Amino acid sequence: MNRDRDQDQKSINDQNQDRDQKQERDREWDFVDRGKSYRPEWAPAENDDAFAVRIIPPDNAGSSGKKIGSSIRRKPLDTQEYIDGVLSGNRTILARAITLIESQAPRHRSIAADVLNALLPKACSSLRIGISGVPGAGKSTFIERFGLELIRKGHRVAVLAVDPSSSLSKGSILGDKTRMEKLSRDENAFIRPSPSGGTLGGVAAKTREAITLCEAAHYDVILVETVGVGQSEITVRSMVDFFLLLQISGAGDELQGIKKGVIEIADAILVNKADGDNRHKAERTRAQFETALHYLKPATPGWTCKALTCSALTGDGFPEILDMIFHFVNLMQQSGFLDLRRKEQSVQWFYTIIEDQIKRWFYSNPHIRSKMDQLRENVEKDEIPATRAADEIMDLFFKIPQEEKFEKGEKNNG
Ligand SMILES: Nc1nc2c(ncn2[C@@H]2O[C@H](COP(=O)(O)OP(=O)(O)OP(=O)(O)O)[C@@H](O)[C@H]2O)c(=O)[nH]1
Ligand SMILES: [Mg+2]
Repeated sequence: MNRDRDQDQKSINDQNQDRDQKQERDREWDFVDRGKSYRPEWAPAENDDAFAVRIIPPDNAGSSGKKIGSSIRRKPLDTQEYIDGVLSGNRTILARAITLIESQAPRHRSIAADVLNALLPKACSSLRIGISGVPGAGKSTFIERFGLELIRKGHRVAVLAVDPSSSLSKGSILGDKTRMEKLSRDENAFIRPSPSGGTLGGVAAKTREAITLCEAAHYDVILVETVGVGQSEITVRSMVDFFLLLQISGAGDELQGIKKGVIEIADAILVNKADGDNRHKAERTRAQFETALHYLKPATPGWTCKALTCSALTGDGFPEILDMIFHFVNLMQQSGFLDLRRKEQSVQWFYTIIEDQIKRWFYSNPHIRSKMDQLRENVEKDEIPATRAADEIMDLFFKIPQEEKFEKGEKNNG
């Protein structure tokens, strides 16, 4: 039964994903002159002759290709165009600005930093909500309804995803964009698929920056979705005001198998799918959570984690959820804790950025890279202990002359 459902879901996901990817491709080709090949935007700048890849736009991708001057590339935007576009709430430019900050190419970093620095003071004050739950808990269905409810109340809603595993599962949120069909069509909503690839740390740092861009585009509620796998929840907790954990009732002991750590960081636990025959079971699960919560330290001082039931399918429980969140915001604004949490999060962000940059500089240095390959082999073959190999690498790093420590284009580029 579950397998059938999973397979159906998988095939719907695949179809949605294909459709989404085609739309995405069509948008990409809107900026090029069809029939002519061009050098991709992501080609390494410092590798001009060695990099042989050229892209030939497909003939069947529609006929809306635009020739921009004599250029046959996707029209690049300058810093001011990014800034103006985001501030005016242009969703296409917002999406491109997020792609820019996610870019690993050194030459994109300086413009990304300029765009971010200009937009940071313009970011509107928003409510940031983390939403987590195991696959199939109903996150997409929940976000679709929840987002539309918020828009009905006059908010503008952005949905971002932190899911480092999505590069393996081919990014289910791409399919989600069509699954959250009403929400993605609403002009007051913006849905961003998860960044692909990279470590969780890197992905999370970019998500934090993407939040700022969305706030500059006047989205005043930011929903950050994560799949319930542990580490990503902790990371998302460090960038949101309120953290929602979606649960479903299962057979046997409901609390078994749910990581205590994830419950400990939640401000509310929602037992979803409380509809039809499942209603009583969901209520029992909710009561069990409520009991368990008495024994846990609250994630937010001055707030007791709530356990509620809801149905993302019928909308039951949604008015209570919205009331609860706005009550939380009022309380935390009065106590000053919301402000305090934001300040702590900014400091944490500061450290994360430094750590990311140190790592990037370190591992991209050609001296380090070649020595690393050799030492890794030595360690693998038990020729030298790992501690000595690490010491050798650090010694080498300190001996590299300052001007050779950074790759071309890396230094001063933020
Ligand atoms: N009966 C019932 N079904 C629901 C409810 N919410 C979601 N579902 C169903 O549960 C299935 C999974 O829902 P999704 O919203 O895709 O779940 P998800 O958490 O986003 O799943 P992943 O993206 O795979 O992590 C779908 O078939 C939904 O229709 C609900 O409140 N009641
Ligand atoms: Mg989903």
